[in-house]
Amino acid sequence: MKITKVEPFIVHLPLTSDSISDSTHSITHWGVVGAKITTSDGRSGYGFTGTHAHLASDRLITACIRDCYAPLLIGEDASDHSRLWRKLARNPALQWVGRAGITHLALAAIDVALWDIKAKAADQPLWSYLGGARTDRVEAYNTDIGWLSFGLADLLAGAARAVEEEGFSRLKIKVGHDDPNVDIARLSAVRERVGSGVRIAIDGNGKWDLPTCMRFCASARDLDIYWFEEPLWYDDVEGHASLARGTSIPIALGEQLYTVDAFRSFISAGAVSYVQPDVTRLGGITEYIQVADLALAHRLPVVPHAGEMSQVHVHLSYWHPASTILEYIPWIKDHFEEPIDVREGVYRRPEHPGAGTTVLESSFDRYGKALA
Ligand code: 0YR
Ligand code: MG
Repeated sequence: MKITKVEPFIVHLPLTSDSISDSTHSITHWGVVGAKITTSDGRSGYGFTGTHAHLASDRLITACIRDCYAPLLIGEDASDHSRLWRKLARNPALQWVGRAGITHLALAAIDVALWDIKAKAADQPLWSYLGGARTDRVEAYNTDIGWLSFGLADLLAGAARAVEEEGFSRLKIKVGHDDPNVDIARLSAVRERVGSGVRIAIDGNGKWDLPTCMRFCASARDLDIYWFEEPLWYDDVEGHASLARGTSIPIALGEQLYTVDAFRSFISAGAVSYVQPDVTRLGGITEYIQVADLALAHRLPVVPHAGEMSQVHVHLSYWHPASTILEYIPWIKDHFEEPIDVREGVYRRPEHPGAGTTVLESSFDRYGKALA
């Protein structure tokens, strides 16, 4: 399985709504930015990171793949994956300019493509290749009904539809208004509409400061919030630890963390209860497994970021023993050979060989962007 080609790509896929906002970002497209790796025996693997579809910064990722990683990969054996990961991640030139950020997003894409090739070569879906399924049922929670940009009427209608018609029993609602009382009022209305049996998590996407979060959590005490995700700035270990000590609402975070070391800092500080790794931001599946094992060793549940936006998390959630539930945002599913499928709030187990990352040629044709 000699690597013969590494071809970067950028695809900008339109969202299912025209645009959405959380407390920090407003977006109209999701960026699927990565690489197709081809081997001498005619196999190809696909891996990608996820972006908010800004072409100039997406091109920094594909330039890193093309100019820095591809030359280190051509001629190597794809099954020498462990050594290749180190060769890329610990390459002195790259390590000097980026142990996180663009170089790490590019590494994520390469690593996922290599796992995809290996699982395809074994003719097994990734979850099976990794050791088999821990469960026959990975439950999805719905984030796509809860955007901050939705007015109250749409929020309530979406929550009711998800619960009553689509079979979800878990929802996530974005918070982060300048006046947190607006969020309290929205959450109270959703709680009243869907009843006490539905689990409601919230996501602040890192906007508020510690005193705002403290006041908010005190006001939210009676709303039975399942977790408060990214309440504070992503890298603030001590702030999250203080908040965790000061509220009974469990803290969730991890979608913005790049390394197993960052997760270790949060976990050892007691700053996180729900661990949320993302293969597309960590150094791929390889580093995700390290984080999930770390969570397991601390008996903490793993709830990866957005299963739809990184198909791979469905496989990992079926396999890794620390996994629990998985986020549902249905933006990009129709652009893959094996689309993600959620029925009655449960992810169907993937059955195609590989990591589920093979992008449809028709989607490249329609939504692909020039690399320069
Ligand atoms: C939009 N999920 C998230 C989207 C979402 C973000 O910025 O990327 O809200 O990924 O926080 O939990
Ligand atoms: Mg989030």
